[in-house]
Amino acid sequence: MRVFRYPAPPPSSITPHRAWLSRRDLLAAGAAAGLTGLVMPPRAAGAADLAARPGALSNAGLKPTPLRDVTHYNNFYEFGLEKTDPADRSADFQPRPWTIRVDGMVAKPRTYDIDALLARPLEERIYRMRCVEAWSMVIPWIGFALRDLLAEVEPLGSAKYVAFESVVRPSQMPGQGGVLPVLDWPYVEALRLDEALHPLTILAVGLYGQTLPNQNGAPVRLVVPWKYGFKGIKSVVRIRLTDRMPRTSWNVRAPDEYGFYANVNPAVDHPRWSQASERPIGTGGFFGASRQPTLPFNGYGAQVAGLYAGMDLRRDF
Ligand SMILES: Nc1nc2c(c(=O)[nH]1)N[C@H]1C(S)=C(S)[C@@H](COP(=O)(O)O)O[C@H]1N2
Ligand SMILES: [Mo]
Repeated sequence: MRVFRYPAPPPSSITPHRAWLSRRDLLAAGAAAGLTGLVMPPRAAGAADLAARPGALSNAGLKPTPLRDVTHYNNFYEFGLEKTDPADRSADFQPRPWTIRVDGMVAKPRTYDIDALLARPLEERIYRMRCVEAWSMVIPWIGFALRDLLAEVEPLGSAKYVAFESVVRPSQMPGQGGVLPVLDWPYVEALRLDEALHPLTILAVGLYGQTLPNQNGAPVRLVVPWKYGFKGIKSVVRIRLTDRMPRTSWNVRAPDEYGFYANVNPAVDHPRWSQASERPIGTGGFFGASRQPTLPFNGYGAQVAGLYAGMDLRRDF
């Protein structure tokens, strides 16, 4: 058995939970001070500015990947398989009008309109993103905790999992009409209920202070920062609570390569490549980035390792 030596994870930089600001306070403060503390990039086409309070649960001190890379190096197979396809082929995608249906094993099933979601108190979360392909980014998301939305629909005691579904719209998503589809549509993902209720799990409606660009999963997508990027399902239209482990797209496609849990784990290699290190995107200059070590749970172990106490993470990868 191979033994990996982990670099020590950075000391937790989680700041104490800040007092919640009212949206009005926030807008006033934002007008005076700059809303996100980041230098605001030029708006992407079609994007609107979003107000968000700084996220108390973000890893402070992470340097965000440049907006250009976040929006031009994407995986979104509904638009094609190349990293540039989502940026190049999503201009006709219409993220409005849009609703998300939340149902299944809940006491109060609801349909949310995207405008109502955007009107909630929003928070900026600067998270690492680690793709299973061994590249990584740091993305300043804007969104809200999934658990706040789930609390409103009142999960039943019998609910054990949360299943997510992306939109199916071949007329606006050229990858869905392909003759040799890699995945079945809709793209589906799922979490265990306790993972979905973890405060780090968010629904993102924006990044870099703007509404979500089409290529990043407009108008709303899941972000689970301690898991491989494919768990972060884009353009979500349905969330369903259930008592049975749901099917998930990549797991169905290749169960030996993509587990249900998909926790970032440098000690469990992909059958075709090492997961011990990763290539940070957008940091490299002309000769490309040097690799950096991959952290257990993508650096969020102090917050989430307890969810997996007693589990064999080599078997349940
Ligand atoms: N619907 C859908 N969601 C998806 C994907 C996809 O192809 N379709 N790709 C996943 C993968 S593999 C990754 S790494 C992330 C990439 O998110 P980003 O392009 O916003 O960085 O989205 C995930 N969500
Ligand atoms: Mo990925």
